[in-house]
Amino acid sequence: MLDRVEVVQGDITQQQVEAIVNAANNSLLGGGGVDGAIHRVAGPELLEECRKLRGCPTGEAKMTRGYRLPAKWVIHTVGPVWRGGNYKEDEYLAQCYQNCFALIEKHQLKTVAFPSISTGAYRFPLERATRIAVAETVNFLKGNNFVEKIVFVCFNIRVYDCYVNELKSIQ
Ligand code: AR6
Repeated sequence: MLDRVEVVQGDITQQQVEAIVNAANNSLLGGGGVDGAIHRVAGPELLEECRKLRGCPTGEAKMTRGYRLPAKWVIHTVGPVWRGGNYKEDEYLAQCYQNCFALIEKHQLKTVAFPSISTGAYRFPLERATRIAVAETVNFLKGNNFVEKIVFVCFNIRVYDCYVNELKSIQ
């Protein structure tokens, strides 16, 4: 099962996969970080389609086309803002992954790349978020044989090391 999980350091907008996941905000109208990068590469048509979605609640996920991205689809999910850990942040983050996987299953996507949701502007502690990301992914893959590859795209070496260590620890 873990042979279907990959960790790379790089830019999610350049990944050659069917879908990439965006760490968006409730408006779905763009922002900084990975969201800004995705909108810049996808072009203005992405924002136009996002406007029609009328936002997205925290923990949920919505899908659009990828336009000028190498990926055909973008799954937009909204992670929780870290507020100390007593505001269901863990549950909301787990829901993000679960709802992304629900869309992946529904649309029968085979290759999908995820960023480290909530660990940038939203300040979710990296190790705690990585444990949730890996646990939800492993849980999904256990019950799904169709998906060929889940890529965790890490923007820097700190994030990369964290994912590699987490995957090692569960083997
Ligand atoms: N490819 C892969 N990962 C990236 C990229 C990239 N091109 N750029 C940044 N990251 P963040 P959040 C990493 O802040 O914490 C936006 O303004 C980054 O290093 O993008 O969920 C939205 O509109 C970090 O590890 O997302 C929201 O308002 C991870 O992606 C808010 O930020 C997530 O950082 C969402 O905050």
